[in-house]
Amino acid sequence: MSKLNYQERIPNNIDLSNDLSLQRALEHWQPKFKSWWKDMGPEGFQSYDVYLRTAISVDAAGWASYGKVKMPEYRWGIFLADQANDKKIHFGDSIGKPVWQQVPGDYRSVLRRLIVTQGDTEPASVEQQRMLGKTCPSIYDLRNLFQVNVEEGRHLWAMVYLLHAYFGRDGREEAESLLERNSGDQDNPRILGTFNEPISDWVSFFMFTYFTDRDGKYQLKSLAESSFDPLARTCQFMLTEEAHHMQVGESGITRMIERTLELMKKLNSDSPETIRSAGAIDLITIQKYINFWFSSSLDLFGSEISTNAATAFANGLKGRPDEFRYDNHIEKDTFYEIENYVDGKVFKDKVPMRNAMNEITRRAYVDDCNIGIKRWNRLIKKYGYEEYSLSLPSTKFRRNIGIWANLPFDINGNFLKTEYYNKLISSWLPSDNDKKFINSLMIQELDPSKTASWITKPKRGINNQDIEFDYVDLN
Ligand code: BYC
Ligand code: FE
Ligand code: FE
Repeated sequence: MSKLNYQERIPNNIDLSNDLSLQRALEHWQPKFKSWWKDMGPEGFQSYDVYLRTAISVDAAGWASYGKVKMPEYRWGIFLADQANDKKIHFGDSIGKPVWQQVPGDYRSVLRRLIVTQGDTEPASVEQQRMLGKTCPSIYDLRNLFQVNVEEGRHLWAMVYLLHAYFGRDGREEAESLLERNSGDQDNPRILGTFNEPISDWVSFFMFTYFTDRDGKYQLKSLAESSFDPLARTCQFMLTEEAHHMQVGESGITRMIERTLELMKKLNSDSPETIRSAGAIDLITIQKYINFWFSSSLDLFGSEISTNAATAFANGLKGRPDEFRYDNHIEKDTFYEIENYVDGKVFKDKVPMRNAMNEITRRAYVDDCNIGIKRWNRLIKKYGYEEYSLSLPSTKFRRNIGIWANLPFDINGNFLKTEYYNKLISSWLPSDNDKKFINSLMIQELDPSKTASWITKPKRGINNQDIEFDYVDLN
């Protein structure tokens, strides 16, 4: 196992102290990162001790340590999964050749674009979530928010490391730009759509960590297959942290639904007004938030038919998530069936497999999203509400990228007349009124023994601590 140097300013397992120019470049970037964190990171609580986990090695058994730390003093480090001996390219046209330890000249700009796009999402999410501390439903949730935030900060470090170490001057410039674009900024926004959407309430936060961090999981899995070995190893380790982010989303949504069901049972009513006046969120509104964040996140996979994706696969830059599951790793003259839309008609189409890589990844993602939906529906059933269920909207609904972009498909995938669609859209997505109601529930709860009205207490604490542990020291 590679040893961690914790004495250095930047914790790492890349032997940074023996690469002075890289060390200098990173130490030059570090104060800019800290100043970005101060300005654009979590609002409030920066001087408080927070119970956080910090990556200290890449050892599966004990990669993290837990302890109280002030966020600005968090030790953002650089960790890559261990290097394998004799690793070979395992998909695309160069299959069987050794993986690259340096960036091949031909692929330099494409690899840089992939790394910059990945890197851009990490600080974007911190910016999107920066006000949520003011409305946390509990101290436990507050701590989870900050855990996610510091780790997204570390993911930014991971990409900045690759830019500094392998892309010279333009890499350093890109690393600066990652701190200059801002989520939702009119003039200099983040690169991908979803990362410019405001996350101004905790329902959106849980939906984002369930749906959008899961895009992260699938994109990282694809990049973990890359023939550019430092990128593959970096992404492999990032996936370890990603699991917790999605867990925060899944358990948050579960607790929210549980609270709703408890009240439906107690008050013997399924009327949204009754549930709302009791301080919880009716299932219809929860479904609308699912519709919003799922449809937004689907765009993050790119077009269903994509030459970018085909070239990235052919050149071994980006594979399919879990490439080992497939028999054919070249996919040169193979085809994939997708639905297409041309001249007002939806039809089954066969496209070259390589061009369908985005859609293949998206389908794996949709299946994964459905696991939580099934779990929530079992919970609803357990409470005896057979007639209710949650579901994912059609992948054609509310798309902005790809075949279905800007077309009036409803949540069931039916093509509607535009005026009819426009009339119905507010019944599928959170309306201004819904948002107003959700915001009215967002009241900060800082008593460790209490939880906001709209969500149940967590089932267990963090790292075997009590549920009511002081996850954030308020004194
Ligand atoms: N918004 O052939 P196309 C995470 C652009 S999340 C705006 O359709 P391609 C995280 C595209 O860039 C994971 N623009 O798609 C989660 C291209 O532009 P150019 C992030 C979009 O290139 C939560 C054009 O449309 N990681 O980690 O095959 C919290 C045509 O492209 C969008 C990555 O994304 C969009 N939604 O695939 C924290 C991995 N979609 O080049 C973190 C790296 C597409 O013509 N990125 N476009 O100007 C990639 O692999 C690819 O860039 C994409 C797009 C999958 C995003
Ligand atoms: Fe991340
Ligand atoms: Fe994440």
